[in-house]
Amino acid sequence: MKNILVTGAAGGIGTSLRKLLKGTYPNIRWSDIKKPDNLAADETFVAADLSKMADVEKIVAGIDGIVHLGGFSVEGPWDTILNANIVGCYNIFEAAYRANVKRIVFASSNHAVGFYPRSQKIGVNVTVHPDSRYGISKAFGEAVGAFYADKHGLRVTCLRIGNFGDAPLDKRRLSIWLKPEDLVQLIRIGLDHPDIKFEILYGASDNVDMWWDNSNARRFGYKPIGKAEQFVAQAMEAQKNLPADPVGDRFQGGPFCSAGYDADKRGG
Ligand code: 15L
Repeated sequence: MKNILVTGAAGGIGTSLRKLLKGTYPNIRWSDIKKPDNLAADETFVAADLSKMADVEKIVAGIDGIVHLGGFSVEGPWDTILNANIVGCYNIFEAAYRANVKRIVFASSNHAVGFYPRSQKIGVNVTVHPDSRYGISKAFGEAVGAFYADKHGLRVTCLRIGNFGDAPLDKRRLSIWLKPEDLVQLIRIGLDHPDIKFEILYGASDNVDMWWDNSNARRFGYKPIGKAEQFVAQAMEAQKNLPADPVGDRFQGGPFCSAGYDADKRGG
């Protein structure tokens, strides 16, 4: 892989990756709807609105592999999710196919399967259970990825990212934390591993209380270095400042599940 496109350059993960991916691939083209404030002189940036196919065609031209982080990264109104995450994601895959891009790493999310109970350890072969419109868009992205892999031979890796950051932020995040360096490993598996066709991998570090079986990632050589248990005291301290969330606490997706939840009242 020589020419890489990363969408979502101005977001939280994109900003961190701009440092961590330095020197890994010969040419990295960064993209977002607006230019990141702190763009360095040696970084190549091309703006694009992913809901516009003409913009997407421009950013994928001449690219070998894409890391698709772009879109709306939390729950939002339907119109926002539809344009940024559903139309935008389809455009990326379709434009990539037309431009003969070989590989795509898609930033999916734990919220594609957020309604699994915390008591159940899940692997990658489970039915999706999205917990939000945002989660639906991530399940859609995984389906689009499978389609372009099966029908058109793109090599696609969907990373069901837990919570990316320097440390787990609260009790729930102790189970789903992803250390930035571990995300880099997963991205590099998706871009470089010869055996990737279509894979779903969990974007999580080596956390003791994980709700996910990540043996599929380890099969490709993933050796996470982050261990959430080193941060238990600070995460539990931060947890004290959060409002009680009896519904969210039952499910892996936490507050994404409890927001607007009325299944119990309606007999679900
Ligand atoms: C996500 O998918 C979001 O992008 C991020 O902002 C967090 O909310 C994360 O999930 C999480 O579940 O903690």
